[in-house]
Amino acid sequence: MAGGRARIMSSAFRAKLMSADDAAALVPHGANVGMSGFTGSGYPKAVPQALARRIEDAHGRGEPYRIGMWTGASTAPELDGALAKVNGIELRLPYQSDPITRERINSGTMDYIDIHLSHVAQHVWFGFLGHLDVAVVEVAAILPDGRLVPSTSIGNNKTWLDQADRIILEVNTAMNPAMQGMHDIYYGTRLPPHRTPIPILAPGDRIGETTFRCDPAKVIAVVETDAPDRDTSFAPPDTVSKAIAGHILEFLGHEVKRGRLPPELLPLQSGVGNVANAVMAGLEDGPFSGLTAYTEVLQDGMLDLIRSGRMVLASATALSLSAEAAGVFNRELEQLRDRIVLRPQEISNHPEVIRRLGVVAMNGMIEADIYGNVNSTHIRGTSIMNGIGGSGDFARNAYLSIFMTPSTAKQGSVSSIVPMATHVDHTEHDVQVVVTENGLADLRGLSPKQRARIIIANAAHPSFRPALTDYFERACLTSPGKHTPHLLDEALRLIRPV
Ligand code: 0RQ
Repeated sequence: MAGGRARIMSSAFRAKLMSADDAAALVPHGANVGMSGFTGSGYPKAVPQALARRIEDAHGRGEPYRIGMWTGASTAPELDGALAKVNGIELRLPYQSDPITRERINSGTMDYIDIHLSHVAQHVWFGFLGHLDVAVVEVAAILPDGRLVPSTSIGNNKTWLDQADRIILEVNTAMNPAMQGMHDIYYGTRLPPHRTPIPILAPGDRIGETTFRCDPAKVIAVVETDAPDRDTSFAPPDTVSKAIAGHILEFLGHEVKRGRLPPELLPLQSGVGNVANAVMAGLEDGPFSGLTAYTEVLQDGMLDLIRSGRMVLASATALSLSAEAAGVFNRELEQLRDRIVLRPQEISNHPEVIRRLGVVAMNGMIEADIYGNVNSTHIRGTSIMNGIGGSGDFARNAYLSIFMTPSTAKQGSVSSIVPMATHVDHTEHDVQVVVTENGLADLRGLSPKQRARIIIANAAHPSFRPALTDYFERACLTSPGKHTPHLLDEALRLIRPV
């Protein structure tokens, strides 16, 4: 693999070259391992699979072998999937979206801690999560002086490299070395009581270094790989997601007319999934230009906006592209490099910066209750879907916080608007707009009862409106407290079985 060698420009690091199997042997049972990876990009491709094979063999011999796994966010089948399949993860954090991992968490064979993405790094620095033993980090290259060129996501890598006792690097030749210069790694963060302001005043501000620092003495293995990131494919926008996008665009236009948003809007944050991608596609045909993004994930739709010139700049912590869009990204990297900044996730999701810039946050949800409390994570109160991800970082601190969902799930049998949410990730205080394909409920300046009326009228599916209205009206009559009326005995019965 000559290409790989050329990417390892430091002889000290080249001396640590070994196979993925040999590197995996350096990860012991019980270790806490910080893996790179964020929404299917920049995750290690070979060592986790080799580790999964070792774990499977050990379990076959009746020996215990499980790790604590910390990541940036979701990864891919080669990482989460492979390790979850062999029951190799004792505890995982934070956001995940892997079906096997989800099944393990919900069946009780894997512990999971769902943390705000901006909190993960600082909770490690504070010592809240225990000790980090090993970091396994994918990079695009190792420079002659030992600095590391990041890959397609930054996530928590700076923290893993800094905090771990031992480091395993995967140098992936499939990653475009021309990405060098796109990243902005901020090393200025201090711990309380010595914290200083994060000096980002505009989404494109560069405040750090383009590479990771790495103590060569901690590097125990360097592994060569040549594999692309997960192909995060998106469904073409359907009528439901187009309708949701249409309502949001109309609302943003209305806000511009009322003088509450400038014509180029404020920096956008867009969540994960097809609906979020459809909103970005909608912006392509809308009246806005000079757009910016201060977000965590850059999906296909946002890349299109940058390429067309509608969006002048995007700051994120990771790419999450389909294979086709990744090809475009690589071909056009020279033109794109100055218009995309990839940062550590504690900076891309930093409450201080989000509040200062006045971000317009748009995130998906599982359900909202009639008062505007939002559930982003749990199905029927007890099973996790993915995790809170960055939605709380943005919703809590945004200029405007929008939550969107189709009005029903499971072929129309389940309403996404419910009397009482079975789990609340975002309280009524952090939700200004709820939107479905039926319409948009602008909750600003409304009391709980006023919010209930407008959510039922505008966002609920027509087939569920009568039951929701009946519940609300009876609650208004008989609820002991009339501020947020509820019929506690029957609130949850309106949620249909899945
Ligand atoms: O399950 O595939 O088994 O049918 O939930 O639903 O409609 O595909 O929605 O992909 O847009 O994801 C909230 C999960 C929405 C996502 C969530 C079932 C539905 C389906 C997925 P099936 P869809 P999306 C920044 C922002 C939290 C993190 C976040 C998410 C599955 O947006 O993870 O916002 N958000 N991060 O059938 C029962 C309901 C349901 C339901 C949906 N009401 N009842 N099942 N489903 N609604 C990015 C990061 O943080 C990385």
